[in-house]
Amino acid sequence: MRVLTIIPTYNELESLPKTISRLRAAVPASDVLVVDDNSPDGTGQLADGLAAEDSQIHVLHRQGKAGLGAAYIAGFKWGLDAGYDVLVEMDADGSHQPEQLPQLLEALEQGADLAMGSRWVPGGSVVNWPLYRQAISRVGSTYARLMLGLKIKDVTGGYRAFRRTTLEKLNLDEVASVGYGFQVDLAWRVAKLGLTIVERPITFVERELGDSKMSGNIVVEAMINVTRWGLAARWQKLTSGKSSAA
Ligand SMILES: Nc1nc2c(ncn2[C@@H]2O[C@H](COP(=O)(O)OP(=O)(O)OP(=O)(O)O)[C@@H](O)[C@H]2O)c(=O)[nH]1
Ligand SMILES: [Mg+2]
Repeated sequence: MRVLTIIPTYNELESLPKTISRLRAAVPASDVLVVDDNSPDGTGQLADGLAAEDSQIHVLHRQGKAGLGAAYIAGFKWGLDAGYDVLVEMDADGSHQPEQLPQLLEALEQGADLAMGSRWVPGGSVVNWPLYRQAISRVGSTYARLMLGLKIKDVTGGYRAFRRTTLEKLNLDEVASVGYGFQVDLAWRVAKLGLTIVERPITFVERELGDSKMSGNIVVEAMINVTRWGLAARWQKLTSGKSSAA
């Protein structure tokens, strides 16, 4: 399996070198694609420097900050074009521990179409997260599960490994969500296709360096979208039930 780990970055100068060196040590076979949105702090140039020294590291430069979702879509397309079999999502800030990537890859080898790192299954945990962040994440995940009828426990988590065939079945150009909504959106699209999603426990470690890009807007966007999708799905079920009964 040819594996590409995609790391979106916006101002991750302090965190990125450590995350990449840990990843290269933990899973030497995985290539790396940094997708940088023209970070003002020079993360893109730093990534170019790392790429110049290691042929398994690549950098995709984008014009400006357009959100995590858009960065991943661009990264997925780059990776699919380049022929990778597995595409991994990983944050730059060390929250997703590279040492736990083999567990996600193993789940794919055992047949999963999408393997998700999960904080909220037995064995999963968060380190150094204030209670309010844990509460937002748990409540958000539970709401999305109930609204969309998903079976997964950590719907907003962003540590994931996709089989290329899974991404090929999604219409990536249709995915417009930006923040956490993007992760929910992708999980829901995969679930609707009837593909196999497997959760593996991870230890999520709060970022030690750099600033968060999480904002109230991102949470609100996710909540509004989940509500819209959930209601639309119910409406569709209701109306298709009526027409088939008629
Ligand atoms: N390319 C790109 N990357 C982004 C953008 N927004 C966030 N990221 C990256 O996406 C990853 C997750 O963002 P974080 O700021 O860590 O979000 P978070 O994990 O919800 O919040 P923290 O608690 O601060 O860690 C990091 O690697 C960010 O650098 C963006 O607009 N463009
Ligand atoms: Mg983070």
